[in-house]
Amino acid sequence: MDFSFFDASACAERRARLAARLGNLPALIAAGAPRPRGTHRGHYPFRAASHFLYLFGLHLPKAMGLWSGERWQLYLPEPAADAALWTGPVPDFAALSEMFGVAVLPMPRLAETLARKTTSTLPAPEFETCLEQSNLLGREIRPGVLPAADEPLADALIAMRLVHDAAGIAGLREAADATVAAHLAGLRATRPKIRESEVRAALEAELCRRNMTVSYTSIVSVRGEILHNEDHHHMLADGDLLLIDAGAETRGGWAGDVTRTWPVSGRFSPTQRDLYDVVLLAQAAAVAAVRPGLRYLDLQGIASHAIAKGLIGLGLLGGDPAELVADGVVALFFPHGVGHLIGLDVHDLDDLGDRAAYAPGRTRSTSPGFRALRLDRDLVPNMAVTIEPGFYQVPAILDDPERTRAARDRLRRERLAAFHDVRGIRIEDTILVTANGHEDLTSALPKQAPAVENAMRAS
Ligand SMILES: [Mn+2]
Repeated sequence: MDFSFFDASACAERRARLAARLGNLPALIAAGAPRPRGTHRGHYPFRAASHFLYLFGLHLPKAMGLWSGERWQLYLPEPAADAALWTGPVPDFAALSEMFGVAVLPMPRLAETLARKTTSTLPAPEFETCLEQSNLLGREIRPGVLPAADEPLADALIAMRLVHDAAGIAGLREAADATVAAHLAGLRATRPKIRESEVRAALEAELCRRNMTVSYTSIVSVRGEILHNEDHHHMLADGDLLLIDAGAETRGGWAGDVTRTWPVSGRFSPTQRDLYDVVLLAQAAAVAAVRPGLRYLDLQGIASHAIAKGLIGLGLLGGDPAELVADGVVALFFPHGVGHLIGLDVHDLDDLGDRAAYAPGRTRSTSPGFRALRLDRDLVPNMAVTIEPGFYQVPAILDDPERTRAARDRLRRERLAAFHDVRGIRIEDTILVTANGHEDLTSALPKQAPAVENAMRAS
């Protein structure tokens, strides 16, 4: 078993901070269990649930961390008799206890401990499988459901994980560096008449080399207008733009998340370059605005306004930029949120939804340009976010009279037809909020159009 990335002191410090927040409220933190694949005997590679990983640092299948109200304990299944044969030797409980600095106990003992108190918890994949005994908590634990009794635990973890500690920032940097290297490998592999899957292979090979994996399924697509396109079978053609949205996950579970869009031929066409520069200006304007105290929602406005101005400049839209944003006309081309939290999950704390990502009292806007926004908190130092505006020609949107009604004559379709060689463009970086502003953790990856073309020429 690989313990090389285990950071005992960072985990101990986080557990102490969580304990201080919980006081005498008991809490059970589940690692989750491997998910079945194909038959019940096959499993996907195990990755511990992020709250557990945050507090215990290792991918220990079926582990349960318990804050008893007085002390931390770790409950583990007894290793199967032939475990060493199939999966290698595992340290015994005494050795693990030494590593973690907490008592390590066999899972059956958890039942006695839990019987004494009501215990708060949060969902994890295959939660019931971990307990080896059904309904141990006397209630069903389901993803997306947060009973009132579990709210204090959720809120304590949200407060802690929103602001990254030094070990977390180191993890995000490691993920960001690997993500940049992977994108460069993908860029160098790009040429006409190969499949998307070949670029994906080159990109992910760089992560395998570092003993890392992906933090989500890589998007490597000439159909960039399909926002979460997970197909990789298309052939790359000379005039295509290739949209790559891919990120590393470190051994410790920290996520990278970057998007670039580059021309298969190595040269943007004039129309591609025009729209690329519109998205780039919008992204740069939003990144430049990141600093403590800024409301994240305002970045949606900044990016949308820049896109409105850019599209007016190209003759694709007419009218006033602020009205084009407010009326949802910009959202016809930029129909998603400008970014999200990033940490141990690529959409960090997504298991707790808007409770984590929206400040108390804030709810989703109903406005078309803002309702898809995943995050609306005021930024504070050591928060990490992505900034990822885009431009897409989505037939399902642009051909829908209902959705395009608000645009009226401000949408210049005859002019838009000249830009048919652009399906989707997105540009995304991972940004750390600092004491005075921000740091772009993924700035090493070229994004100015000439720099992208130069990098492709050099390969
Ligand atoms: Mn993202």
